Amino acid sequence: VKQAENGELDMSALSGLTVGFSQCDNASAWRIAETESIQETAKENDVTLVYADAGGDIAKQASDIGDMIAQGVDYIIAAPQEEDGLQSVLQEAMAEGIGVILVDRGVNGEAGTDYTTAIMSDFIWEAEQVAKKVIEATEGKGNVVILQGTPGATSATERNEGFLNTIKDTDLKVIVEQPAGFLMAEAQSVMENILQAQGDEVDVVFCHNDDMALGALTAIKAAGYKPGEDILVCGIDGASAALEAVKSGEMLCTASCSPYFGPITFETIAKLKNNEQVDEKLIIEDTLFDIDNADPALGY
Ligand code: GYE
Repeated sequence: VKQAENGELDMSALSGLTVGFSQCDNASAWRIAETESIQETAKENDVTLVYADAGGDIAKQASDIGDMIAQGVDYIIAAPQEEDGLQSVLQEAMAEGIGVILVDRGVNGEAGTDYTTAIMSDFIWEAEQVAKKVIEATEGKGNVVILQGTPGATSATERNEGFLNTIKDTDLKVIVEQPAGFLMAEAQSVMENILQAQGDEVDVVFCHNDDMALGALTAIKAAGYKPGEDILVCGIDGASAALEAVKSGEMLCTASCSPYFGPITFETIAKLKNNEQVDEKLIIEDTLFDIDNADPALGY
């Protein structure tokens, strides 16, 4: 969803507002696409955006949000690094009457009390689709490596859960589960070590995002294995480079996870400003991409 499709919505309520956006980090193409989407939509609607990048540090993110409260912003958009660590500052915002919109990851807490609403993908669904594709491709047999995202990020926890629940009655066996911070370079080096120790045993690598899948792919090729034949690599996000790899058969699949939060987030803020009812959770719909429908033009 690159553009707001709902022409009927009264976005004029946004004009003149000051909105904080606390980004957990801005170190990947996915996060940059998300930041730009929010910045562009703010600009289009005459919103002053107060932006802060926490650089992957939950304590910095809490203090960034505290600064936004002190500056008197009207609303706060937060992309939480981890599910714990922001609760007290978000409650402070709520107590000040500042609406809090969580985007792309959740926090431990309740809508209405700890934050206003949450907008994100269904991470369990995404991982289930990937797992089903893996079961189909392997006939439910083989050894799986999982490269995990940031520990404590709901997108990592729930993707792990969705994948493991789906394979639990098969002969797919998870031989290694290791975090690699959702980052390409880190995943490459983690994968190098795994391949060195037990490369011949690895049949499938499930990565919690495409950046890690692309890092793993580099390590797999460098170690002399053929991705798509010796080892099946899967990711999530729908990065153009990953869609290209799926199309060429180097990756088995990826599930989309849209970074384009600007339109839906500001539509939600406009509704809140107009005192309209807003759901506690807005789920963004995703698609599974395999060799039959992967198209790099659909990525970011
Ligand atoms: O998949 C990943 C990013 O929380 C949905 O975080 C987000 C995830 C996304 O760093 O690439």
